[in-house]
Amino acid sequence: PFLENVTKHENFITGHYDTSFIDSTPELFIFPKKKDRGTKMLNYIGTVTVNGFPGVEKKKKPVFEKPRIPKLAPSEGFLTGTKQILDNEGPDGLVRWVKSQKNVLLTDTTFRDAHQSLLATRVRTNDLKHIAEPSARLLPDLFSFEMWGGATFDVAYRFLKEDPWNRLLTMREKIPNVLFQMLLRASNAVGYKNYPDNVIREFVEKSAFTGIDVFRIFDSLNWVKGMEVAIDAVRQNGKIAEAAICYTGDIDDRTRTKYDIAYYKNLAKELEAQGAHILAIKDMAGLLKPQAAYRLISELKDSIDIPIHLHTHDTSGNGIFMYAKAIEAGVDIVDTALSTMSGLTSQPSANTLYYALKGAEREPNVDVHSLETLAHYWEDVRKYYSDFESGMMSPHTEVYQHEMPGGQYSNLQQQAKAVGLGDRWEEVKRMYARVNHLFGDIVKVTPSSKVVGDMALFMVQNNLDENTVIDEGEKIDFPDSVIELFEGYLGQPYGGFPEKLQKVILKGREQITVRPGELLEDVDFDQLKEKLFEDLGRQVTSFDALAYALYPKVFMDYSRTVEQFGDISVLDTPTFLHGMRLGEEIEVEIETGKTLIVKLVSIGQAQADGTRVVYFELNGQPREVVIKDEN
Ligand code: 3PY
Ligand code: ZN
Repeated sequence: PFLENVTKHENFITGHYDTSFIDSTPELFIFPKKKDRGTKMLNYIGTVTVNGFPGVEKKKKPVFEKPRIPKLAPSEGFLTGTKQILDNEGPDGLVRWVKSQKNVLLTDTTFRDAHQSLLATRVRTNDLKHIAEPSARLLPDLFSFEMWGGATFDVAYRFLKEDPWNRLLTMREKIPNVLFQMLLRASNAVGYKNYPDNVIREFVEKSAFTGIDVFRIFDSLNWVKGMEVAIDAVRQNGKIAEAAICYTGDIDDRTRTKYDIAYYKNLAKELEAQGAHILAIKDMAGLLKPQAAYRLISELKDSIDIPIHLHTHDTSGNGIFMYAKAIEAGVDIVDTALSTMSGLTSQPSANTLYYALKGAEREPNVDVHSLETLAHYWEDVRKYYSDFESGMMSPHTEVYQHEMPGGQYSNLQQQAKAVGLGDRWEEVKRMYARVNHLFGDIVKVTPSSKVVGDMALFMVQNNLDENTVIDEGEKIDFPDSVIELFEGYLGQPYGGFPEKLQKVILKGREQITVRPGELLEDVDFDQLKEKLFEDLGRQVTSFDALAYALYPKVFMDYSRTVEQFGDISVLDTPTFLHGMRLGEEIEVEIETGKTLIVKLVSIGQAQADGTRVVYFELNGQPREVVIKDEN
């Protein structure tokens, strides 16, 4: 199978390989264990049918309509776009091209932030891959697809039990014409803490090699020093360094002067000097108001020479109005999602923006019928994931008070429920804002936002207020994440830490002021691979080693699941989340051209040892699997 895999690989066929080829193409090393692939899969289906899936209400599998995939003639659509500009003319050529556009450019976030913010990041590769090619053909004029990074990396391994690198490879193959964009948390990579510099460099190199073109890099405290290594690594790989400023506060609120227009202008100039090809304004909570957007973009345009890419969340309902003002002020690119995956904590709708700007000087160059047909697909697929919806039903203007990022709201709500504070959610939200104030008004975005959330829960749970935290702080065991923040392990906040609070939190521990990466020892990847080889009893790729370096426990749990159930990413999502109905028959394409037909025949009585026999037919042959009933 190796030769077969290798000789089919595009890089092999086109001669685009060197010594890193073997190392960097993990899919070539996935040799199916022919022996019991079918049984493993039946084991998974049996387990989910009997025990359910974490976070999904256990009920009889609903019947879903087949998602509507746009029908296109093979010749329809142009498969050249921004990707070819970057590949042919390099980052500087691409930047020149962006600057020469009269119309506002769009990034589509449906594949990443939209579902991270609406559906707890749960959308699977299986649902992305079926719409990938139609998206490429129907939206060839996009600036980019944001389709990786942020929480998708961790959630893929942790909950979806699939390999995020394979997602990237699969999508790249189907979308050759438009730039791929990812969200990179600078020194935190796609995790929640700072990693050694060589891990960041390795991660950027592998991501670039596998298909990422535009890296949106942000630091959770807007600390430029924390972004240096990532920006440099992206440039070294010939890709686009889109350095982001996280927007917080309100430049038009005279009572809040910490993050004023001068703050943003200085940061923008610093990032330009640092080598950013594009500046992103990352309004992660959706706090940027329309007039403020006009002012911010106008003044930034006068201060820097590189294009500006604006990101927001539509939580308040002001997203389209805000974009219209930013576009009037000359913003180059804005982030939107397809209508059926937009709004609320997600991005503003591309379809809506199109109509808002139709006939205007800078209307986006996009075919609205394409947007509508692609939106149909997502309208159908979104139903699969209804258990992960946040429950927010209408615009939520309270965001201007609590300032929680779009992706955090439902997460923190879940965390609150988990620690028994479900009925004190209003208090938790108010406490979130108070903690921000207590911490000295910091930028709140992953991972600093998580620390604020942890502290808010901690204070509500222990009935603490600002005074008791400081007066009795010596006796309080603060959450680990809070201690790490105040030690400087997430970097340095603008204006420093409030001293009295820091003293009681650190209790004599040292605060560091250098880049944490300077103190962390490099990871020895060769040694790590050997260790993994021993622990897993199989060949490991550089991608596995990197995933382990970022998330050791998550990666090991994932590997054990794959060992037990095989590659379950091939299952359709209703089956993946609900198992099967009695008498139902499904088809599973386990590899191109190879399909298994699975029928659930019956489920046996629970035995004294807590097991049940589940009876299937696999390609017409009877099969039985024994499942432990966890109910
Ligand atoms: C992430 O870091 O995942 C974010 O989306 C932050 O806004
Ligand atoms: Zn976002």
